[in-house]
Amino acid sequence: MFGGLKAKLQAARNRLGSSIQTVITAPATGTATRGAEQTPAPEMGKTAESPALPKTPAEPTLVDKFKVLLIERELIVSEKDISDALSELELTLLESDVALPATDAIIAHVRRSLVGKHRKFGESVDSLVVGALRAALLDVLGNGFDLLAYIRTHPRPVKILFTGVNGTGKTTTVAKIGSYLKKQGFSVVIGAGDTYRAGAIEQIAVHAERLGIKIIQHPEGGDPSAVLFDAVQYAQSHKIDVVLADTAGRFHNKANLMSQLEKIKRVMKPDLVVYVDEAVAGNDAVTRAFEFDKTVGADAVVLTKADMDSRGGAAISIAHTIGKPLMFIGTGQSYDDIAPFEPAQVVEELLGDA
Ligand SMILES: Nc1nc2c(ncn2[C@@H]2O[C@H](COP(=O)(O)OP(=O)(O)O)[C@@H](O)[C@H]2O)c(=O)[nH]1
Ligand SMILES: [Mg+2]
Repeated sequence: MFGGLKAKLQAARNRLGSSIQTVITAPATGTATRGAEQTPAPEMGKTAESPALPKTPAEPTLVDKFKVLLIERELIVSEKDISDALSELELTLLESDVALPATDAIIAHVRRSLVGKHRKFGESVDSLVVGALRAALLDVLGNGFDLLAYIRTHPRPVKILFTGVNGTGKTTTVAKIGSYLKKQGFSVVIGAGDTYRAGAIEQIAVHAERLGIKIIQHPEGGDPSAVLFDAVQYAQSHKIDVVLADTAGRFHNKANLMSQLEKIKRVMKPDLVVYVDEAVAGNDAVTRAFEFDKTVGADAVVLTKADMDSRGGAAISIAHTIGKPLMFIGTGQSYDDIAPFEPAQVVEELLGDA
């Protein structure tokens, strides 16, 4: 899913690398910005003006050169040295739909990591840059959410309520997570809480039947709180591990539907409220998640349709922007097309050479 962003990050990484290489290969003039050991490091943002340095360094700057060019003396990178490259990185992230707060956080982190003295002699410039990008990305991606560990450590049944707008993949996600949990050895019951949309009960009932998962359903038009209450009762009396509660799609600004969700919460007392949206919606998904969290709360997020999203911005920024972890990524229409969100793996995918 990160194909587009990966290519762009590669370009930004090369750009940052060659900016730093310029510092290394420039003649030591004794100014604060050139790696002279005896000069003090410049204060952040207050770089002494360098005398007119040639725009292009004397040495040829082949793209790969800084990948092997080792830091052989104390290197002092000033804010000014990398400001153009950071602006390009900023633009790259925004173009990839990374939300502004997450973009700001990444840029600030990379700047903090790179500006100042570097004493790691023998390190390549590229690994300095990659290290800065990796730390910045890991910081905004957060820790993810280990649902299996959560279920193992909480009283049964663990009740999970799925919310979000129409057509984003809630029902499919309930089915996928049901299948995932069943494979992990947990017993599951599904509550058909979308009693509103025509065909919704049948849709989830077909999934449940295919997966061999018990479903609790009421006739169309019924009160979703009552169905989900029954699903919880069933789980309690049959010692089922997990209740997965589907709900009708709704927008956060529809007061009557949001108060219905409040009622569902009061009645079924979910342990986790999971907000589902589609990765392809980019910044809209982040904004909606933020609004849902404000109105009914959200403990974690699932982003679906990552297989149709090459920008990756929502996945990068949603956890940081709303302050709630990204739990799963949906990657297709089959039951197995779901994966726990693993920040370290995502960063390797984004910055790896493969
Ligand atoms: N490509 C792709 N399609 C998905 C994914 N998740 C759901 N869908 C499709 O999105 C459409 C709407 O899904 P549905 O679960 O009914 O959405 P709901 O209205 O939020 O319950 C269906 O056609 C699903 O097959 C996914 O991860 N990738
Ligand atoms: Mg649905």
